[in-house]
Amino acid sequence: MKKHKHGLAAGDIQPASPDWTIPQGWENYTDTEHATWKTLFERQCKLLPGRACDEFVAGMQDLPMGAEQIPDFDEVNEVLLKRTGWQIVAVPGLVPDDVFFNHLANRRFPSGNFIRRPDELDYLEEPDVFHDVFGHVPMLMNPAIADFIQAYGEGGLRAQQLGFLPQLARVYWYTIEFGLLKQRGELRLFGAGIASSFTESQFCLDSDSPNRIRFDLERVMRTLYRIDDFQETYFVIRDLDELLEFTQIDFAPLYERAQAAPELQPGQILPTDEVFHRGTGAYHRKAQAH
Ligand code: HBI
Ligand code: FE
Repeated sequence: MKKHKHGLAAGDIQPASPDWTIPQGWENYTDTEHATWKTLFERQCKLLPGRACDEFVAGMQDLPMGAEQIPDFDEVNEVLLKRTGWQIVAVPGLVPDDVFFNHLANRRFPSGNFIRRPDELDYLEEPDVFHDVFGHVPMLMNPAIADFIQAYGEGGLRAQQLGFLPQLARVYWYTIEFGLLKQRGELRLFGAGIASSFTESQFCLDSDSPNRIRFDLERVMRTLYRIDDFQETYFVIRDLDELLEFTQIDFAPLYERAQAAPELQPGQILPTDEVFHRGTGAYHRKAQAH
């Protein structure tokens, strides 16, 4: 059965504990699994200079994470806890939304403990240890991201009760997973979904195909996204402190307006958008033709 990012299929793994955490089981990783990590790590480390934002690179440098082995969560947590009060906890895969939000609200980042298969390096059905640890943890070393993701966890529980979860999830998607920002006049990536992807870390910045548009909260809350392919549009924040400003805003009136307005297609551009790059759309046109 096909699972996707926003739901659990029947027959999925049952939780070993109410918060769905499990031991990482570091000693159980095989040589093949460590080798998969190494392949992914070395590929990404070649691509990220000049593409990832300064904060991602700095976070990575300060972490006990290298090419040779899948990181030991205890060792990572020693550094991460001291820096921003965050820690990672191991989970078997996607966890229910309320469980996910509750962890984030308490500065625990749920990370898959498994790694993708060597013959599926660019295919991810669920977030694995490479996406979660390589993609998310360097940014969790940054105080602005640290506070923003905690606020997302707190806001998630509230949005769920109010019926605005899709609107909030779009904000997470277009920032924490696929966000770009400007640094010294150039676009850089900070989203974990792109930082951890060999193909999309290039596509999001180098390709003429996708749109690159100035981030606007209410606009993003209306924008559908793709879970099955590269994004058609990337949104660009001013800098990471802009995310910190969002933690000070009451989202409720924004949700109301966003929900009342028409939904926007992933590739759609509005006359009011500040467009950094108007995409040709060539990639998705071609993908659709097949
Ligand atoms: N569970 N482990 C894990 N990782 C996620 O990124 C995740 C999740 N459960 C729900 C979820 N993400 C999203 O659907 C929410 O942000 C809405
Ligand atoms: Fe993620």
